[in-house]
Amino acid sequence: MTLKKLLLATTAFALLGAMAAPAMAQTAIRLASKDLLTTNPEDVKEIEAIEAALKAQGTDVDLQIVDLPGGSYADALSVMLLSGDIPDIIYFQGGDQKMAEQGILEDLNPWIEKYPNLKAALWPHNVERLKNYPYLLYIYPPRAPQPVIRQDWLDQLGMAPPTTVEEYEALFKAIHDADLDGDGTPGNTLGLTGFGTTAELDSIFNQAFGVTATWMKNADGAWVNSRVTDAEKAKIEFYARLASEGLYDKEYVTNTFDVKEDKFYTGKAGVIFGSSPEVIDIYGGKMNQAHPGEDITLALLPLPKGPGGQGLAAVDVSKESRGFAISSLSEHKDEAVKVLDFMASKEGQDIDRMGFEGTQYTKDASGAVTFTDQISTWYARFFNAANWTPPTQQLSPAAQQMLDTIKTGFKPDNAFVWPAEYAVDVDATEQVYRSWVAKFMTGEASIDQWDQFVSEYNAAGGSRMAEYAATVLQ
Ligand SMILES: [Ca+2]
Repeated sequence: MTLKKLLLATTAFALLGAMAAPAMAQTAIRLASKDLLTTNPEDVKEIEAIEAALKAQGTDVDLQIVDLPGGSYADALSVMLLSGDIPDIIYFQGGDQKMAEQGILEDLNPWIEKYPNLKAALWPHNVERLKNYPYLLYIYPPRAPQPVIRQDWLDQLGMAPPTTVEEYEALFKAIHDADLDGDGTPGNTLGLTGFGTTAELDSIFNQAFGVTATWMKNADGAWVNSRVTDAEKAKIEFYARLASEGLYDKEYVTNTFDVKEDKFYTGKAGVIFGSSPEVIDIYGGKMNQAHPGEDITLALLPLPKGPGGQGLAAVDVSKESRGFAISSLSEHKDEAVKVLDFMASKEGQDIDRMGFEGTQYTKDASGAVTFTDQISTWYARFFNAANWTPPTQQLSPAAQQMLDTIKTGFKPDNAFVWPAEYAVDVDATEQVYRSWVAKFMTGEASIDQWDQFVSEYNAAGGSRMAEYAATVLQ
């Protein structure tokens, strides 16, 4: 018996009991989400505001937060769901696929057609992901790291923002050769730092070098992973040259995100990537905290043109990796979707994005909104709708520019969800790639050894993966 059948049988039994109870106008909707707890007063306040607004619109719901034990949210959620306790609205951060396979997650596409606010709030990559996997809704802009620099440093160098790969290299070199941090020693500031992997750099350099998607056709017309293409090789050669000249941080592998940030604030690196517009503004705030009395603004650097083109890296649209689902077993699907639709509407977004009048913002007689300091710790519990604009600009010019680039620069990738039997190959090839990139960057391996990397990659599962990819891609 599948989990769904078992649960349906239980539900039918429960329904018989419920029939004896008097009919109530208020519908209970249970909601499990990582960011919602009954013990957090702000969460409760938001839920109550949502209930009141929905009631005013004629939908009387009792929105009940399901608290999950601490530790891993995904694990706690999985334990609860497998015990047969399935809330009406469920936020997943992993583990959704096996629930979808059990048939307990609702296909959201017909609902989105029915509910105009949800449909209008979607980002282009949400639309593509829903076509491939219709069970999760995560209305946020895609992650697309972009680089920033202190505007005063750019001014001191007398340089315009770089528009090509060569100009980027020249900027990194100028930062390195100058003494912008003013410690009296030229040559001890990196052009660029990062952390963990080179993935942040790929966000703006993939397209520049012609790494257009995860899967690309080789000269013979066969599908190959872009990791083993000449375009990738040219990109890695560029990264490795930056590292060898002291322009890119060779310690990126061991840097944590806070080490990366610290090097930027203390002047040990001139450029870092921010993963989202909000993060760019956090960097700006922390930079000013580190330099009291100065008024430092950050400038966003443009997407460089290169031998292969220009643009943001292609976005994986195979599925959402996290997001809200509706239980297909819910007896109140319509009300549950209505809650999500409200959160995607202007009124819902005003609550979710701005918090409360008198706390996170004030309004004057004309209705003009001024944010208070409290807004800095407020965060959206549900969505970041593509069609919502704040009454007062919350983002700095650099952050707004980054968001505009994300909106206009979206390109869908052709990556797909791997069947479980390829999990070992996917992990092994990624490890081979990351360890070779690290060797190229530190100089432990020369780019002349590229073919050796390719052989190792293919042997670790790359060949098998490419054979499967050829059956999926057209
Ligand atoms: Ca210096």
